[in-house]
Amino acid sequence: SATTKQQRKGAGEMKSAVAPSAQQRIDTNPPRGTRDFLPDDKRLQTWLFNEFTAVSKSFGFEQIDFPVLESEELFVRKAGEEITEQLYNFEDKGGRRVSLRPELTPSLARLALQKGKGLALPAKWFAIGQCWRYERATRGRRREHYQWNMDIIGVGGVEAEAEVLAAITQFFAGVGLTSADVGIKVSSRKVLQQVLEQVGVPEETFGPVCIMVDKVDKLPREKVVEGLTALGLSEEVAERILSALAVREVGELEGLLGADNEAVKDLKRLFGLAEAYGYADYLVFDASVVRGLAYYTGVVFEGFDREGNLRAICGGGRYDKLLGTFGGENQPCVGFGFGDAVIVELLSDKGLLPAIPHAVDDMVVALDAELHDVACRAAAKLRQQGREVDLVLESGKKMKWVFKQAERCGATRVVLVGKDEWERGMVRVKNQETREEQDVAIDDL
Ligand code: 4JM
Repeated sequence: SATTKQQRKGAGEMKSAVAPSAQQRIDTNPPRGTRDFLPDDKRLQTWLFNEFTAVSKSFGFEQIDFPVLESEELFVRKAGEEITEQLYNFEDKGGRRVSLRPELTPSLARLALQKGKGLALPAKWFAIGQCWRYERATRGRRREHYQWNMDIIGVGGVEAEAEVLAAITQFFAGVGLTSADVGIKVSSRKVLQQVLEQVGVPEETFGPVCIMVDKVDKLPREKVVEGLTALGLSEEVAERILSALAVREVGELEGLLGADNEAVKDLKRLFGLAEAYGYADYLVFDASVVRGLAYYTGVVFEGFDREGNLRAICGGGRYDKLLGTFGGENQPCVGFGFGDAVIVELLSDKGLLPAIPHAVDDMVVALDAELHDVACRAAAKLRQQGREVDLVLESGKKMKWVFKQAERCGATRVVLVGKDEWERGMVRVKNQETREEQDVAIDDL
């Protein structure tokens, strides 16, 4: 990139010096599957990230960050997940296997493991970061997105799930999405686990079974049964699993598994807590939710739009065994990932995207070139007071241009530095809202 910039600069300089060589214009598109954020887009992204941050802080979570590039081993799992099949991985110049992260959770777990006994539990952490995927067959699909994660490390009870679900629903409400617009489907992988345990399926098959079951909405039912039998399950067990996933009432689940079942107890308690928080309207029990990540061990959930037009808005759950897979001591963990794309689509569809114009407090302009020093002094004084100031850097502009420019930068006030006023140590301040003008001594700005 540095070379490219130099080349471009070099080409420009040559115009006035030597005969211009016919330099091919570079491709100004961002790399395939990636996005640029010009000011209008970046303001929207900043607004969204500020909403994520405000909610996280409102729940007392601390922000963490870690590199977008990680050792590949952090993401290698053998359960047939889409996320690990689409790793943006490569060998670096030192021969190390590395990968751009496809998700934030493994890095977060790495940090928890790194702190070890020095980590005060429970830890409540949030992060916002870019995640990457690489598909061999790319049909114009995006390769990067940003994700917001909130995680609680060290709480084994569903009080943790209830708290992160409270954060998601507070976010929804904050951006104007009611429980009539969106919901969160909730289930527990312990439902599946119980069925598998009863028929003697080994523990290590649990993850791969969940990944296969997650495809039930995307693949024909026979294909899923086929996939399950390939994992060593009988066709009868496969069918039993799939019928258990059709359950839509916790009461019905209770009838099926008994009131003493862990999943039933967890879900009843969780729905009770949701009532206490006041967000129960957003929740729906749906046994078909298992999520496509291998590491979930208990409650799982996913946000969805009630019109059913879009992919999942967010997803998460309990992952109590992830730290152990990295060779550490297990810790009970709960968290979610919330992408930047589906939510913006939904807000746009619902007319809920905020209009965020570019705006400054003041625009300062010298009406004569000799007065630019004074304009600098005025701008510096206003900036010291914490005001956002656009200082016009070119001189000799006509008044028509000046007021056009004031509109472009969204200035609330325009500070005009003109000869007549400056002779008296004054500048003219125009209020763009009321159109009122007032001469003010520069020291009184
Ligand atoms: C994208 C990046 C990473 C994952 C999924 C999608 N895991 S870009 C839309």
